[in-house]
Amino acid sequence: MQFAHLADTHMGYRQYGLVERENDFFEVFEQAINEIINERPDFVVHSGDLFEYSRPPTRALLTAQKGILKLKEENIPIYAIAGNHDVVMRKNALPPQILYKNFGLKLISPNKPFYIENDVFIGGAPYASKYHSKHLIQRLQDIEKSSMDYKKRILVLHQGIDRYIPYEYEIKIGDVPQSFNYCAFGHIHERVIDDFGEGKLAYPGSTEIWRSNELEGYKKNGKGFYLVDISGDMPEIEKINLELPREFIKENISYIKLREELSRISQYIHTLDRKPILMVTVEGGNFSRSEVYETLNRSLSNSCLALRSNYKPTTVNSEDHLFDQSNEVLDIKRVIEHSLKDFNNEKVNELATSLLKELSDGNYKTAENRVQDFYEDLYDH
Ligand SMILES: [Mn+2]
Repeated sequence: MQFAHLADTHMGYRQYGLVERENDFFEVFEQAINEIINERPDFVVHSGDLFEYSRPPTRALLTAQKGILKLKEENIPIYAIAGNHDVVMRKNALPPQILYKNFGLKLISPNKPFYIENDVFIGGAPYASKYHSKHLIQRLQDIEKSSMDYKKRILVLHQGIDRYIPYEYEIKIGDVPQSFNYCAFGHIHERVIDDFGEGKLAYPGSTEIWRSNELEGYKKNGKGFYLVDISGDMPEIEKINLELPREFIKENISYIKLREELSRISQYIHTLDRKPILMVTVEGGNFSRSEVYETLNRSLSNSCLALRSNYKPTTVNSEDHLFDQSNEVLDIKRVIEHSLKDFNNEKVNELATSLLKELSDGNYKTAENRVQDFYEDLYDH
């Protein structure tokens, strides 16, 4: 008895406001479906955040529909819950997953908290905020009670647990019932496999790099889903890695070697099939950010899908540097950077300068996306 466990596919997310990034998320979902079909599991569990939004763009709905229909044609049932991204915070509202009921998707919800598939109990609940966690914990006890007569039991949840994210959790590890064979979690975008109670607790992680801070985890553990065999006493979990459509490159380069480093990066980029996302931090030495910014953009922006830059000069520029040396006029960008320097926040700095650029070029949509990205980075998970 084998099933595929995936989560956090976040379809409809347009990272950095780029259509290409939105397509990458679709592509990797399609790849996941094809891989699942290759592996021929008995069923699939999706632990939430199928979509980025509770009202997903049509293309996201369509990509999900195609994938779910493919599974149906192969007679592979899929069980799903709503995550914090696709849950609707409104009484009586339904998550978008419900649209695929006739395509074979079985939604685990407060109205239908569990299913029995080939004698396997599959139960769970949609995402609950910390504020509603008491209610969720009560619900978990009820689900555990209903599951007792079955030999193989899976719990499906989309929550943060204090053991893995000590600052942003909704429930504590002690709140999770311990008698399930496999706890199929979603929400944390890093991969987790842990011994828990009488079985295993696992997060398959997100299927694409949703935030740049997922890059290190991706390099270490890959991205993809799990293939879980629950035939034996202890579930056996196989990690299936997907091939991400595009590279994320994160580089710290020293100002002293700027030109060599840029040409090295640029040569590397030319070996890639697709334009990468490039994040560069220039550090060391006494330099003007705006000049380095110009140099970076001139040499790399055409070969990258997105270029994000950070600057850490050794010495902080004095007021003199607010003036463009060559024609002695006030450099607005430097003024912004200077006035924000007490914030000591590169992100605010970056936002302000990019807004200045986009708005003066009349790119209002891009400017709006920058602001949206900024606040999502701040508050979202
Ligand atoms: Mn998520």
